[in-house]
Amino acid sequence: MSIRHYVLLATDGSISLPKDEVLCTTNREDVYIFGFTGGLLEVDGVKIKGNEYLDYTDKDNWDTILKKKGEATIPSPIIWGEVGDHIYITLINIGMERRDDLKDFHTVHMHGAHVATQLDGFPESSFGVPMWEKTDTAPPKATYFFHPEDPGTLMYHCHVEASEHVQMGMYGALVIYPSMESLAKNGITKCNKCGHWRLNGEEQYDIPKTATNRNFAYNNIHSYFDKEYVMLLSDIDSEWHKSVSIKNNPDPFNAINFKPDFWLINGRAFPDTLRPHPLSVGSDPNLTQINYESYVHVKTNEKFLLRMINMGYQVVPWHIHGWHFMVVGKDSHLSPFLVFGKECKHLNHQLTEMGFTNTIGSGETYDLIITADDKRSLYRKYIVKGQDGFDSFCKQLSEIDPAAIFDIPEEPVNCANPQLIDLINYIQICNQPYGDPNNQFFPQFYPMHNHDDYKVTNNGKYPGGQLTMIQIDAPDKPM
Ligand SMILES: [Cu+2]
Repeated sequence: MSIRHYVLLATDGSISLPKDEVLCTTNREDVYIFGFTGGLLEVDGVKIKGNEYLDYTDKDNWDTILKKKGEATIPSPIIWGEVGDHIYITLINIGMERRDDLKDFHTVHMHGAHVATQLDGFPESSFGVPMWEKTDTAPPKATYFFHPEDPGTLMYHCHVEASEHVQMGMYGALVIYPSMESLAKNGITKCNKCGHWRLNGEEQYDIPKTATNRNFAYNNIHSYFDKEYVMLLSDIDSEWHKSVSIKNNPDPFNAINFKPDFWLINGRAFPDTLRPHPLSVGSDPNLTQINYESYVHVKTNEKFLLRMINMGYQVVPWHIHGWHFMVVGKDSHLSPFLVFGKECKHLNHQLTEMGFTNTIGSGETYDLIITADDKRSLYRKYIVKGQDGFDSFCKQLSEIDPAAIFDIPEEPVNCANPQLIDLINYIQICNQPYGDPNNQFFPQFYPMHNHDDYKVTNNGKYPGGQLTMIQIDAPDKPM
């Protein structure tokens, strides 16, 4: 059990969204937002390197805290902990930079967390945190407390005038991992001496020794994953944002006219979703445990978890190419199929909830696990050598106009340093040294996207919006 103390600073800011489909485009729109900045201050009394300035009890930090005015981001910092932790979130309302006339209250509503009314962040039944105006005295603040009883994927957002403050961007991911204790209560233990994971005393050789309790989505052996990704979905009506940015606007936006024109994953639209996430910073394991990266990069045979969160106002049919996902949980509850399959060593996929499109309403979360199955036994022969009288696919590709074959970014794209942009196309993959079954086939790439395909656009240009890529490299072991 740990005591984790987060400090969130409510303020405004802007995000820069691509207005076309071009990788690293400079054709962009600045959208005015509200949001939270800040993050994790300390764990068990030990301050996080780089975040010491968040210690509001030290007067010397007040200047730095106030300088964060105008630096809100979408999404807000990830808040995470384990079952049984004491999670404290201190909210300080540092006010708006552009809309300095606005003195709105803000709150933190931990969406999906069963907390007491007083801590629920719904201002109409509790309170709001007023703006820090007398900055020569300590800021008004409130510290929310959450004692997570169950693992899962949740979210948090401001609940003051929620129609506007949520649309403006005041939201982030909230993730709870199982603890070693909660796993043990469900028969899952790790042998101290040998390092093997066990279910009811029986060794589970599929789960690597390096795994920790933070490689499980739930207190269930089938919720093991190698890598995890938060996919926080939201939508932006830039006219609404423009309207809020204007002081004393004589014609304020009416929420019923909502008509989004940008669709985001973790605060970004494709092709920005292929770039390293700007909020992934710091070297402290408490900061790097989980992040907002949206370019999925795994090896064949690995399992990856998608923590789907919908903070937008529209329903999202989230479609994944390549494989079918298993729903391991919804709204921080283990899938009932896995409850029944708890003691089974191997899950029968006929008896779990599988799919290729997951419909996610606003305020819902889903935990999806995908196994990057090896497709070589089915497809490699045709692609590399040809079969059934058909030429190899590589040969066919070599005969068509190379310009018709797209270049795909390998690894997240660093636009700040164009020399580092590594693009690959399938001709190159085909040309890799012959004879090695690990080559001439990898990497594989699959998209995943909102299947309301007009939302895979920026400013009407395709592809953009809610789209990102999954890159799958060769497995560690040859075929
Ligand atoms: Cu607010």
